[in-house]
Amino acid sequence: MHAIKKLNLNQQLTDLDVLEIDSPSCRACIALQGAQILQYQPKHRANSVLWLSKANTGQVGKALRGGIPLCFPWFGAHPQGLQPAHGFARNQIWELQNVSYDQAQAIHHVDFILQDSPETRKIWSHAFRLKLRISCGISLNLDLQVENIGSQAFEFSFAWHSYFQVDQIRQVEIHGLQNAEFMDKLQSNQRFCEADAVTFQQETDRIYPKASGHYQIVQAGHTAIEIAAPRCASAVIWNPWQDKAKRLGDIAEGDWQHFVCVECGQIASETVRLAAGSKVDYQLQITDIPI
Ligand code: TA6
Repeated sequence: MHAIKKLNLNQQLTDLDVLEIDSPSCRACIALQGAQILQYQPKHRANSVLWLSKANTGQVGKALRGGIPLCFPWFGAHPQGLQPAHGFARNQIWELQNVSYDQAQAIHHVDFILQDSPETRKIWSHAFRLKLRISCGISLNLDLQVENIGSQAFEFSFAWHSYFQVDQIRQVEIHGLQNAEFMDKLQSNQRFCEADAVTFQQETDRIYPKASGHYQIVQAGHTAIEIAAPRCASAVIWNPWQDKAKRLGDIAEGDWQHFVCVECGQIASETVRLAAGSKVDYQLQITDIPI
C-alpha cells in the first residue's frame, strides 16, 4: 500500500508532499522534496532505522534534517562559498515518476527524477539528469544515476547524508573504517589514520576520501546496521554534539545523542569529472541485522 499525503510534523500538517509506504516487510516515508527518505522501519523493528529531527519546521525549500538527504552537486561548503552547503538537490521538488510493488518480495520501488531548470542553472550552470530509485523492503536500497546531458564536461561531488537512529551516541561504534585516512574538519582538515572502530566522546566530523564502502553501526545489545556502498569511494562520520546541535537550531534539546551520520559518496580527492553525454551510477544498501 502507498499513498501521497502531507508531511505531519509534531501534529502539524506541512505543505510538503510525502509518499507513505506500508507493506509486509516495512513502513517508509519519502518526501518529494529532495526525493528524501525520512523514515524506514522494517517490520521486525520497533522504530525507524533513520533518525528524523523533531525540530524540523517543514518549510518548503529548506532541507529537512534527518533521513537520507542527497548532497549534490557538491558536498560541504560551496567551492567558491557563494551558495549554501551541500548543493541544491535536497531542496528541490523531484518528479515522482513511478511507484511499483513487487508482491513476491514485498518491495516498493519508487522512481524519482530531477533535471536542471532555470532555477538550478542560476546556481550551477550545467545540464544534468538525476534518476533515483528507492526500494523499500526488508532492506533499503538507493540507486542513483547522474547523467551529463549538456555539451560540456562537469565536476561534481555528492553524498547520501544518512542520519541513523541510535540509543546513545556515546555507546556507538562504527566499524569498517580501520586503517582509512581521514581529514578532521575540526582540526583544519589535518589528516590522520583511523586506528580502530570510530567511537564518540565529542563533536566528530571526519571525511574519509578513500574508504571501504562497507560499514557497520554497532551498539551493545542492539541490532547492527549494515551499510554497503561499494561504488562510493568516500565516507563521512558526523555527530554535532551538544554545542553545534544548539547552533544548528533544528535539533531538539538532547536529541543529538540519538543519531549518527554515516555518509557515502564521492568527496574531496574523489570528486567526479563527467564528460558530456556520460552517466555514472551509485548504490547504497542499508540493512538492519536483528540480533
Ligand atoms: O556531513 C557533515 C557536515 O558536513 C557537517 O560539517 C555539518 O555541516 C553537517 O554536514 C550538516 O550540514 P547541514 O547543511 O545539513 O546543516
